[in-house]
Amino acid sequence: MPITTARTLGDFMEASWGRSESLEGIGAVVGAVAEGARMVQRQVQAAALAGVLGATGETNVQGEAVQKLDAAGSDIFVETLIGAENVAAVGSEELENPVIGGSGASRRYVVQMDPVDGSSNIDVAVTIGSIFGIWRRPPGDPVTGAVLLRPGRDQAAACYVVYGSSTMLVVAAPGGVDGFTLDPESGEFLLTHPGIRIPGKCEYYSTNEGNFGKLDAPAQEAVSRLRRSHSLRYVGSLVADFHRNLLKGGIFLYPGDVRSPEGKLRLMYEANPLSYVAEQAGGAAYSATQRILDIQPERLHQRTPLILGNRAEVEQTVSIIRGG
Ligand code: AHM
Ligand code: MG
Repeated sequence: MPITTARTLGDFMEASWGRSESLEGIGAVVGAVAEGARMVQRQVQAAALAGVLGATGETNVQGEAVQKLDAAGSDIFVETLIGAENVAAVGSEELENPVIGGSGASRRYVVQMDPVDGSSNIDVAVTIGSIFGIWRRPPGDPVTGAVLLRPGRDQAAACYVVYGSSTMLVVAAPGGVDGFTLDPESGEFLLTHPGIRIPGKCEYYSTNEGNFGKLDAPAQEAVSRLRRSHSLRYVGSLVADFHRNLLKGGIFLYPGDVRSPEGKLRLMYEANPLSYVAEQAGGAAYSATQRILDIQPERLHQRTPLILGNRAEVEQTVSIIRGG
């Protein structure tokens, strides 16, 4: 039976957060994410027809080739978030420096985002996504880049969008984790996955097996153990791998290796938001040495090893990687 009467994202936020002083303004930020996601989703669907495949010819601050959709997605979300009028600053994977929205008292939040995650999958019609961490701006603090360098545990909320065979927005806030499916007819995000909890049984492991030879011995041991007991699923879009593992039970790992001890993934707009979602859903997330949400950031674009998903499996894997 199709769900046509489900609650809209707007109704859900009003009912869940509208009366809470601390959560109330987050609805406008998540609403701006949803508005941008509808626009990005249209470009993802139209793909070659919208002229958004291929690279721009530029490289971003991390030295990676910028895809046309990376650039378009970043512009779209900057516009909707800054336009929400309660966002003071937005950090983006695609921008060396944050965009400052203003320092007025109403601009109570800062956002870190990976506007289009899974860039290598854009041109081949494979699932990609968008990731957002939302922090409250300390009242009165000047709005400079430093206002974005806060540990993940201080996030007020986090969310991600997955553009797959359907488009979903998953939102984590202190009340829990809820998933909304984009209704192509009405353009509304409708509540289809209330109260998401990561399953206790861990079915899958997700890692880039091609990196195995570059891992140190403890990390190789951790991956070898998972190979023996779990099925491998690896899309190569973090948000897609995470989403599957969240709903089905699984562990994602992108450890540091001998050439890149910090790994590949970025702390502020990939690891922190998804780690917040994972913890709110009963999961866990660590670098090799500590809980992701406790890392004190030093740079906007810093990287971190990431082991993320089912709590028991993450803890066992981290203990092997630490050599214990
Ligand atoms: P991106 O944000 O530029 O797309 O890069 C991050 C992506 C993640 O989505 C994914 O988990 C990882 O890079 C895949 O890396 P690899 O191709 O090395 O397996
Ligand atoms: Mg990414």
